Amino acid sequence: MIFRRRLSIRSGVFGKSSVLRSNKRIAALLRRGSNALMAKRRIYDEELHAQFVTFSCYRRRRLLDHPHSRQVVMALLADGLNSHGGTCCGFVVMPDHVHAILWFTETARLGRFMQTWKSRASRQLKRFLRGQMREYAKSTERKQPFWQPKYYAINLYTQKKAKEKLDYIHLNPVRGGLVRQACDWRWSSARYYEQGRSVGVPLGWVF
Ligand code: NI
Repeated sequence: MIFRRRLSIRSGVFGKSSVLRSNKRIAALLRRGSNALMAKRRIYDEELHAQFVTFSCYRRRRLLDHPHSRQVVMALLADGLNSHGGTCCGFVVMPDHVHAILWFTETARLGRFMQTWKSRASRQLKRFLRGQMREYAKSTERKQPFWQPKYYAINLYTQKKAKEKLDYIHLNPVRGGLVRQACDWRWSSARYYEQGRSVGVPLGWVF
């Protein structure tokens, strides 16, 4: 509660559309670790978990094999962050599954965010695949879901754990034999962290 109020004050100071910047500012303040901030860190730990989320295509089919499909998943991630007021710390879109680290000012928002992200992607991608890929249309019933139901979420309580998951995320395409280096995969946040490039999804490190 206190944190949320502080956040809105900060947003006021830094301008309405600067939730991202204010998150960064909070992260910088937390890093400094002054006494005044110890109380806030406790609240941060209790209420504002970042979560490592994973969801997969139905029956682990490679429904995100087409670059356009991965692009759609990313565009909807960016869009959702805008409308739900969340922060993405990192992500990867693989041919058959997606990982992301997400942070919201209210924990309950993650569920709504995921629901929207997955269902919008499902609608758009089914339409795309039916139009573009005959194989998909032939082998798929209209009612068949695009995603496996649910998603898996792990709370990230420490910076160390978050960094570990971020590296894990970025190495997915390397482990999968898709590219030699994490930065060669265009559908992850690796380029942002390693080369400072924009990847089309707003990113922020909140730890
Ligand atoms: Ni994976």
